Amino acid sequence: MKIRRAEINRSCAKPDQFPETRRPEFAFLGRSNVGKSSLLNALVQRKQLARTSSTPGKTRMIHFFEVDVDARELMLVDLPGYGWARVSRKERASWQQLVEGYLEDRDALRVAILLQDLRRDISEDETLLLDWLAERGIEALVVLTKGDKLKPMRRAKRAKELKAQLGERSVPILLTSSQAKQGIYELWKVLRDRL
Ligand SMILES: Nc1nc2c(ncn2[C@@H]2O[C@H](COP(=O)(O)OP(=O)(O)OP(=O)(O)O)[C@@H](O)[C@H]2O)c(=O)[nH]1
Ligand SMILES: [Mg+2]
Repeated sequence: MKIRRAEINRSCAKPDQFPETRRPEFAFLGRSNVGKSSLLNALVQRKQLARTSSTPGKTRMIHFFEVDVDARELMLVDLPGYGWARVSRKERASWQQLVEGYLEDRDALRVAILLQDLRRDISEDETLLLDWLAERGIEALVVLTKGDKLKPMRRAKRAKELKAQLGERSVPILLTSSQAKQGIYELWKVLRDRL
């Protein structure tokens, strides 16, 4: 996969700011700090195109990145994370309005990529989200992140456990590490098949 171009298109705090585009979109969803921005950077082979941070909840806007890969043009969309502690009801509501405003009404959206830290258990936040997406006919993909944090044996066992936690939901699941650049090419292949 050759990344020919990767650039920010725009950052939006409100749905009426979303760009009009003919590019197909892939959106990154998940708990704050799970590694959404890092995965996006790994995919486009850039260190800090999407800002990463060890302070959870830094990404409060939706960031649209234009990416040209091989002969294809697409958009990668970095959504703000959920689940940070101690936020007001008002902040929660504004996250929901922004993210649901995007997911519910975006014709260009091909796949919602739900990220899950390999070391954590899948919580109700994730299962509710997956069911919400399924109800709306939005295709989902689960990407396990930070694979480098576990030794290979433990890693494979955790991946199985998490798959089991998804229950009957028939969503593809992929193991990655943005730091070790593992699973990145495999993820590109899955995305390319959905263009
Ligand atoms: N070891 C390791 N650390 C990672 C990996 N991916 C992300 N991190 C670290 O996890 C922290 C959070 O990563 P981000 O990519 O900023 O997470 P995010 O999901 O975008 O977070 P928000 O924007 O706050 O929702 C950073 O300190 C990253 O360096 C990985 O594959 N391996
Ligand atoms: Mg982020």
